[in-house]
Amino acid sequence: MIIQEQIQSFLNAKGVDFLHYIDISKLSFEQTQGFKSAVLFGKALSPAYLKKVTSTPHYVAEMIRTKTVESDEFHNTEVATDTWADELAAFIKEKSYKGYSQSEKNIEQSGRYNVTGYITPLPHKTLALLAGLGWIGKNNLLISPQYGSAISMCSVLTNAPITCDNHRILQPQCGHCSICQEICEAHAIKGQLWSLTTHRDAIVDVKQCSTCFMCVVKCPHTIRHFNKPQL
Ligand code: B12
Repeated sequence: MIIQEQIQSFLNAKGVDFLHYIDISKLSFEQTQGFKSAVLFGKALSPAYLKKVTSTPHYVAEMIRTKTVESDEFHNTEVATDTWADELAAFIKEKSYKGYSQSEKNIEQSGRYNVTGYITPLPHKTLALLAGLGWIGKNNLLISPQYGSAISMCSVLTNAPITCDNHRILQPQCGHCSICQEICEAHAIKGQLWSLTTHRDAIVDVKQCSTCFMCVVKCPHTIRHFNKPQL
């Protein structure tokens, strides 16, 4: 079985909801560290969880106050997707290729996370845009037609021979909607449309963000995801 098929079955066995192979050879060395390809994958959050967050006032603050983060679905899904990235990178190395996990832990340990600027050189969103997974909303989050912003994603950079499938970058489809700006309790979201030349800080003031998760669950595209009939 060729390495790409092995990566595919490795991640499918973990239960990922989406998986993309991206050619990153045209990005800067600062971003790619010389790797030619990236594997981007992720998991969607459940409608039941999103309904619970939506119907619980100050859900994240309540979770922190009641010390129940360990049972929070987004927290556990983020831990899971990061762990799968670390395991996939180890798996790829076992096959005598190079693999670099972009889990939060590995990014921090390898000095590729600027804590003051809240920036990593190759965000998962950049890879998601190149994969055509969705567009960047006024909430500065990746919005996928299928799941809205209710996803946790991670990525692995590699020199393994994989066939990539880049897409044209989707332009924002927020139009006049600015619900995320209206509901942002920290007034961090500025209602600015994303473009390739728009700096993140013109869209969201990350220093103000209280990570309350409301800009995920109140987005109409996320609401459509958790209100669609469950098969
Ligand atoms: C640092 C960080 C934060 C910081 C700063 C957020 C930020 N927007 O930068 C803080 C702590 C504030 C934060 C908050 C949250 N975060 Co956060 N965060 C990250 C982290 C670790 C790094 C992001 C980064 O490097 N940002 C730097 C800026 C410059 O990049 P970016 O905004 O991510 O993406 C931009 C570039 O891609 C850019 N771009 C620029 N030039 C180019 C060129 C090309 C060619 C392309 C394609 C793109 C591109 O366009 C994008 C939008 O501006 C990522 C995980 C990761 N490694 O990517 C998770 C991540 C972005 N966070 C996530 C989430 C869910 C949240 C929260 C909702 C959590 C909560 N409890 O509320 C909030 C929402 C805040 C918001 N509305 O932005 C998810 C987003 C999922 C999605 N649907 O997009 C991620 C991907 C983690 C995950 N496990 O999935 N986060």
